[in-house]
Amino acid sequence: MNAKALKFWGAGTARTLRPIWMAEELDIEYELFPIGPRTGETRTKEYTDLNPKQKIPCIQDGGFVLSESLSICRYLQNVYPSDSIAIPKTKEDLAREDEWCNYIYGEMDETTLYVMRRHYDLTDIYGESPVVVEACRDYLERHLKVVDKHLEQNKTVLEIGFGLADIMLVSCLDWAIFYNFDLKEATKDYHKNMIERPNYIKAKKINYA
Ligand SMILES: N[C@@H](CCC(=O)N[C@@H](CS)C(=O)NCC(=O)O)C(=O)O
Repeated sequence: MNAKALKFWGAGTARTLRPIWMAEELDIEYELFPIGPRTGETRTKEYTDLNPKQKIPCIQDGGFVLSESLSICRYLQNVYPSDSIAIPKTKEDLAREDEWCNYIYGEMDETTLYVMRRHYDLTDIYGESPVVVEACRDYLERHLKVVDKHLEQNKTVLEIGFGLADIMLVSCLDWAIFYNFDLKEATKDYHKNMIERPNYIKAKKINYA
């Protein structure tokens, strides 16, 4: 399949950074339509026909349409593999990647950072709730400890090297820093190391242009 047929929708959020960063690491060409959330751009008929969830990110590869940041990144690494991304080859490595990605997405992104976003930033839509925001803060602190312990022994999330789980984790750490979480030592070193990657720097420029 021709890589130039790849089209990406969505820019400006931690979720949209993920596929852009993955694509830059894999060195694949894509056309970006940098539509934003709550701008009305996800609600047009044209976009709704493409992604009825009215959410970003979403990609189209020829006739194949896919949403969900994690699924998109996984698809890209499987369809356009490159040596710059460590792709699990064994069942155990695959399961470990799956475990970390589900943990990061489920516990850090969806049930904590995004809930904070709803009841802290997007209060006009979802309502203000200091109790919920505080509970999320405590909850994420607990999981940041788990992550830090792991990073004390590891330079990348998986032993096999830099890959999908790192893209997921760094995007959540960026978000946590934005919400004034203090990262612990090993996590700080890890994050500093990751954000020096040229493709992260490039992806950030594209995502937040
Ligand atoms: N689980 C989805 C979440 C997608 C999502 O909620 N995207 C937000 C922006 S970060 C969005 O499109 N919001 C628009 C809206 O809710 O109207 C993913 O990881 O891709």
